[in-house]
Amino acid sequence: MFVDECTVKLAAGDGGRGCISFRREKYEPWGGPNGGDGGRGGDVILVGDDDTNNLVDYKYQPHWRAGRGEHGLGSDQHGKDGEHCRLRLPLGTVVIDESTGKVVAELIEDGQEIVLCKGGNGGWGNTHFKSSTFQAPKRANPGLPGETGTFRLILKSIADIGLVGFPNAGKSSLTRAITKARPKTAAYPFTTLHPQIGVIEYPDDKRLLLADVPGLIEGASENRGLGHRFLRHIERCALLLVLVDMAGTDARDPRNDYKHLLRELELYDPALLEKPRLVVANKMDVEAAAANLAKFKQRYAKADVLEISCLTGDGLPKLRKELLKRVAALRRREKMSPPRSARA
Ligand SMILES: Nc1nc2c(ncn2[C@@H]2O[C@H](COP(=O)(O)OP(=O)(O)OP(=O)(O)O)[C@@H](O)[C@H]2O)c(=O)[nH]1
Ligand SMILES: [Mg+2]
Repeated sequence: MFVDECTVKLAAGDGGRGCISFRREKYEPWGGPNGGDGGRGGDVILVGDDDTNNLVDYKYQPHWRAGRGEHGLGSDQHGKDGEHCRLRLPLGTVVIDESTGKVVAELIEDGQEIVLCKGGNGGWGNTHFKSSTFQAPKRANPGLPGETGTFRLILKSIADIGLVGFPNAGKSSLTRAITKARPKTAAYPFTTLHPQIGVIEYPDDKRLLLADVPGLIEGASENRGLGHRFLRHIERCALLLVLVDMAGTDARDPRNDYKHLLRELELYDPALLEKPRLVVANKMDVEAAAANLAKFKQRYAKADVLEISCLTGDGLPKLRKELLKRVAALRRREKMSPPRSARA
């Protein structure tokens, strides 16, 4: 099961109580206070994890709590600190505090750690309250409570390239052809139900991440088909590939497909239309495709079109090279401009 949105209730550990105790030894009538401090409560820490791409664990187990600090003990013994609670989350997870609606954390790198809820400090034992005039304090502090909160986790996959197209356009076939990912492909619509990330490998260890998402149809914004919620997985891509079935296999006109795709992207978030995009004309091995492409180019003279066939492999090496070139140029430009703030 693929889950890309869920709510969790988190609680850091409370601090342990300080201790009230006095030194009692033979021939030491005024031994003085020796109550130790309470231990600190554990933190709730979010950890970026490259090995997971799903929030399913947190959907079925939404309550997480770090360990509480132990109470202080006599003989100046400090209570043990509470255990931290580490939540491993897929890269691209955005964390929103439900009480304010604000983004409070975002996991981008593998191994990155963010303390989301801080554990409470332990209370002071009575040793701290001793003074020259107050030598037997019967006073200690309680531990402070740990921070708690309800948070919404939203996974927005991190990929360089996002693949959008009508169902059956060949998105998964393309992903299979140029990456090692193995999404299912079939001649019926909505074969792909969840986003899949594939890695396009190049010599010199260069790699690009490609996000294959479910098919988009006219009216997706009104929840037709699989809706358009999954478009969040292409929000962070540098480049969009709009895959058009030039063969018009399902008796649709490729020109209208393109129009509807752009419209649905705009209805989800107009910013998606501002992203650089490349039109990929697929199924060019089919006879009707060439004529359809000519008509397409007439209507969209300015569109950047690349012809491929996932079946024969024609145009794929060129597409691979083009992707590397374009994404590298975009990333360079991005580095020079100030980073975009995280959006919910
Ligand atoms: N003739 C031909 N058929 C293709 C080509 N690429 C894909 N197909 C066929 O088109 C059908 C749909 O391919 P998929 O890759 O499953 O399409 P998709 O876009 O991932 O579809 P959904 O996951 O349902 O959105 C399959 O039967 C493929 O064999 C191509 O270049 N030429
Ligand atoms: Mg598919």
